[in-house]
Amino acid sequence: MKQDPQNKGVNEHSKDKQLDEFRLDNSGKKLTTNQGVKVSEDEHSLKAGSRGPTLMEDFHFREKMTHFDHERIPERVVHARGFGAHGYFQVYESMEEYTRAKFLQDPSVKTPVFVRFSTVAGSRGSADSVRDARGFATKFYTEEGNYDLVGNNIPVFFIQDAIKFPDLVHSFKPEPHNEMPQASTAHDTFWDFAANNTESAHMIMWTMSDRAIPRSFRMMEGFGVHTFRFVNEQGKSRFVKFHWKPVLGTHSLVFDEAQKLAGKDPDFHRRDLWEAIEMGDYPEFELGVQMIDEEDEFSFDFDILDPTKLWPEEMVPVKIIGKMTLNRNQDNVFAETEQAAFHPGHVVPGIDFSNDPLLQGRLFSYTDTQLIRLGGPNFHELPINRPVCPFHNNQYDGYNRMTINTGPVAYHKNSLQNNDPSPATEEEGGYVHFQEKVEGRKVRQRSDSFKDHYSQAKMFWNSMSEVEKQHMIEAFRFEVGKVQNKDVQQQVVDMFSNVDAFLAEQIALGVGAKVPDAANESQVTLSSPALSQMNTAKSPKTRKIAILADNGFNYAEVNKVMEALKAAGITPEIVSKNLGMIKGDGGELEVKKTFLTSHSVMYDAVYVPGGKESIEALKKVPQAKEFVSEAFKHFKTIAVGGEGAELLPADAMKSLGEEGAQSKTFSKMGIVASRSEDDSSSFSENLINTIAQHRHWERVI
Ligand code: HDE
Repeated sequence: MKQDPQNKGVNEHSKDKQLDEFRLDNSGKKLTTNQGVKVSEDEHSLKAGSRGPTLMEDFHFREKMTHFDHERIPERVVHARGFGAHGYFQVYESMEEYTRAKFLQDPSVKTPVFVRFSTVAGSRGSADSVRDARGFATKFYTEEGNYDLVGNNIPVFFIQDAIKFPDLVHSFKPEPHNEMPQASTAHDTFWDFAANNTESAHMIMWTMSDRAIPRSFRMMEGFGVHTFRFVNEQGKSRFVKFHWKPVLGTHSLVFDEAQKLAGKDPDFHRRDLWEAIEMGDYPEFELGVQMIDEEDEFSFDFDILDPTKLWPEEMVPVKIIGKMTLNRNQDNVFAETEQAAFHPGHVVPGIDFSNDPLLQGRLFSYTDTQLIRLGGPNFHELPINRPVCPFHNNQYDGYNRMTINTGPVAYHKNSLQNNDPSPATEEEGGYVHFQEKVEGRKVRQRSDSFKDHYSQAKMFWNSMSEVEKQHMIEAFRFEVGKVQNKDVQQQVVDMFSNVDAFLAEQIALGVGAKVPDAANESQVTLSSPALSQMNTAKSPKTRKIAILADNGFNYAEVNKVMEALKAAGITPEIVSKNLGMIKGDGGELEVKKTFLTSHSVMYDAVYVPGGKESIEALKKVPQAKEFVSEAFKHFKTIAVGGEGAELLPADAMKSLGEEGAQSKTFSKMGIVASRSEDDSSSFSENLINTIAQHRHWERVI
């Protein structure tokens, strides 16, 4: 690969270094106006007498108030609620054979990235844990310019043509007459849209699945959704789909938990991301690509340009090509997360577009939306959006221009400046669009190859485990059950009878609709094991466990277990009635949260250690019992040591049966118990392995 000497040297720290030029630290400084004049007093406006009117000449008051009055910018029309983090990306081996993109050539180069995760439907202040797709937008600050991979955690989309996007969004946003409901598709207009635009069937299967309630941004996949192109140095093009695979595996909340979290901690996902990075548990995602040769464009029973279709991984394998590590929290959410401007059209040489009609429309929409949101055409100059390589062109002026372009020439071609800035040849790194041959009549039409709306929806259903299917049925019943219009409910049931008769029947029974004719269901038998979260990677790392204890707890036991948990990368937190220290026999521990400031839904697991006095105290606190029974209900790991078993809910005892009641030590259905002193190391080991399982669906609830 030829290197452009001007841009050489982008590394992991390039963006951070650039941002540093803009950082402003107020500590130890005197208060000034924006003009730099020191302010002598900041408590009182300037008045004619202490009880008199405020004076117009009070420039400090005027400036302070005016700035405040203008502090808000429009939130994103979709993906309004989001949260970002910095990091870097590193390719595992050169991708030269497939693409000339420089950031995908050299495994020793760490390309800085900024990622913004988001929900789609809710306002900027809505809750993190709602049922929704998640945005997963990555800006790679490469030596050849910014490359944005603006994806979602779901590999397909609701619609096939961009012209329908405003309709789709109007249907899922709060209804215009009463602005309800917030951050939810559980209302008439969305399901009316769905039933009348059946191309949405496949993505709806995903949004009704557990994928739409992720446990963490760190534990969800990302997908570029559209088909793009890789183009190599020789000009050979391949169709490509992008995947992010979380190293920790893909895991979800349960719906009841997600709903409770929306109230108990609306910031659940951003807090989780922030804290993980602060603790040095850097989220990691591997980048994968699926590639299809030009010659094979028509070899599949779906159209590879149709964004409502995925390429089953078993059919087109995902080649893992590199890893992204998020290792730095942002300094200022407005300056970074809010002002970040992503665009699927921000590509670098070696990455190109396909004719996916949804992608084509997005290529228009993203700049357009920044113009209103960020107030003009110079948003590329905002620190978070600046490329780390130089940029030169004749686009001058406009609101908030920051660069000072010198000299009289702002046009091409010119002789006064030797034609500078001059276009680069392909060899010099100039972006040359792939020369796809295109011909056709101007028509408002969709290809017949986009007409199959149900086969992959059925494949998704076939790929789910029984538990996942049950969750989907409940999600459908919840969402469609909130629809007021009976006719719309029936239309939805009828629509999904084209996917699967049992699913449609279950929705119908739940919402009191007519069970449709089973004859319509899709006959597809294909399944894709990669779609089930049952087959994901499992790890105890970065999980959180609450330890419920009070004075008199078994210190030796807790200490030993805590050490083992920490060594396995699990974060234990003591939860008790009051903050402060609690005393055990042999030592004391600090209480991190109380039953008021925390709740079972904020943890992956709960552990109740032994200690007679401690257990007697906990038994008197209703929230302590609720803590354990919620953990049981949400299929989470529960550990009990010694007398701790007395806090196990009746349901748990019932499902444990005889063994639970009798044996001293066991690990069953996600419940790990130890009633003897001498087995504490196997207890810890069992506990760690059980936490790694994420949830215990074998439990009967
Ligand atoms: Fe977006 N989308 N979108 N979208 N989208 C926006 O751009 C749009 C689509 C996605 O964290 C907006 O800057 C159209 C698919 C993400 O800042 C807007 C269509 C996918 C984000 C817009 C789509 C996405 C956005 C709103 C159909 C997955 C948040 C604010 C043609 C591949 C980026 C903004 C961030 C944001 C338009 C469909 C992902 C209005 C017209 C498919 C992750 O421009």
